[in-house]
Amino acid sequence: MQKALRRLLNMLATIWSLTSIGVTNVDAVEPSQFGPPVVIPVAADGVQRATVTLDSYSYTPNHLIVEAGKPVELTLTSMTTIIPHNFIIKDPAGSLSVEQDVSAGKTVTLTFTPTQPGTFPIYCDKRLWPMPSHRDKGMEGKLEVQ
Ligand SMILES: [Cu+2]
Repeated sequence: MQKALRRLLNMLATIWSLTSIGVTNVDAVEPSQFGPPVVIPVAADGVQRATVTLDSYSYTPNHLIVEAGKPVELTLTSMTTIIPHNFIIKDPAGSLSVEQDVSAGKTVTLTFTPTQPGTFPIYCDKRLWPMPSHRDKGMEGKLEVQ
């Protein structure tokens, strides 16, 4: 009787540990959640202006929509007290390459003009070795150029 009970407990422990591992893995590979798309308005002077808040580890908003061929001016505001972040947009095909450091608690302005329509990744590549990069922790977004 006791033997059967022990076997049952062992089985439950095994199932529990397998389930926990499974949940952990799902969390690790789950893609970042992108918020609602934000269409950046074109001001009277033709500049597309928006403010993006940087925190550990997120951009808000993180899904920006702009028009090609018109300058984009982003005000990047860091909410952190210690951790530095950056704001990178890279078109793998080379039409757009932007990188701006944002120190803890600072606000900086970034200006660029996207030329090619497409959807390009936004991310922070800072990392405190051997921890995962901020991008891996969910600090990413996307720029949609229309
Ligand atoms: Cu970062």
